[in-house]
Amino acid sequence: MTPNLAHTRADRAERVQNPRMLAEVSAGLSAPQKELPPKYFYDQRGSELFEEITRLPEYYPTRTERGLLESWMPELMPPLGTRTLVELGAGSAEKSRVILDAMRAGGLAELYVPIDVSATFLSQTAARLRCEYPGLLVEPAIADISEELRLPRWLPRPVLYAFLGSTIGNFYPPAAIRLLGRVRAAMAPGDRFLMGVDLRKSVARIEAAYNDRQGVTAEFNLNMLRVLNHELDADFDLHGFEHRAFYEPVAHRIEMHLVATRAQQVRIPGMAPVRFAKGETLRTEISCKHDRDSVAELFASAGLRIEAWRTDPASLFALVTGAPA
Ligand code: AVJ
Repeated sequence: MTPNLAHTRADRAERVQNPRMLAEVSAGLSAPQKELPPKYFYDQRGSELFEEITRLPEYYPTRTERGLLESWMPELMPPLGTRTLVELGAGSAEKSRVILDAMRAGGLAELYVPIDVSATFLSQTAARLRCEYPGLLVEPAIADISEELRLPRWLPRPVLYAFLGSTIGNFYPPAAIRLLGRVRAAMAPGDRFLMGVDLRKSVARIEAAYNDRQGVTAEFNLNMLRVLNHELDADFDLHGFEHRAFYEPVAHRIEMHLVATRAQQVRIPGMAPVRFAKGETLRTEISCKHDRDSVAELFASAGLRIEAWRTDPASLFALVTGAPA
């Protein structure tokens, strides 16, 4: 059991009644292609496993994006005059520091609003940043960005909304447009949007990033079952499932699945038992890969226009800024 979730039996009874999660899980597990949203990876252990993934030799996105931020932010931030950084899916805020440093270099950094679903991880991140950046106001917001932004009322402007790590790739296009639309709705004319996107490239290179030799991604994927067991008192047997990640070329996306290694039944209090046939899969994540045109299309559908586009020399990853269209 993850250390920050020391729960009594009474808590467990309370948690079983988590109607929103139960409803979402029930709908996902009764679909023809069983599917659950990737947010259920991220309890404390899941957030830590993802941090481990970012350090893997095969997983190029994080370090490539970081290199881009380090080379571009000192140039991009001063003319923007940003006073507030709002970050969607902030996680450990490792990369956000590069942006905050560039804001502080201009003497303008006033407020940082990290938004994330993992409450414990977020409060740890906020505490660390308050120590590292004395004088910077840090106001974490616990929210599921696939549904809402939950911003503080007071936001010194101009604001930069950042969405890093290519987490936009986790969203099917309609949901991606809705999310970008929420950001657009929060933007004032002088505000800007910064997004990291993983670019289309050789399938072998992409698939290797989701099938690392050490098996950390497999552990991360299986951790979703641990979260369901813990949060909903389900009885998934992690030994009855295995990790699979492959590239789907038509939709230009990685798909992560958990494959049932035998026929089995899973019990989740409050819903009918779930049957898995041998070989049946549960889709746990999509990670869409983009190019400039596909990003321009998403932005246009959300009322944004591309203002600047920057890639690394090998065109593995891109940073793009968006302005109100
Ligand atoms: C954090 C969503 C960007 O899709 O590449 C890493 C998560 N999944 N390895 C991604 C992830 C498997 C990651 N994002």
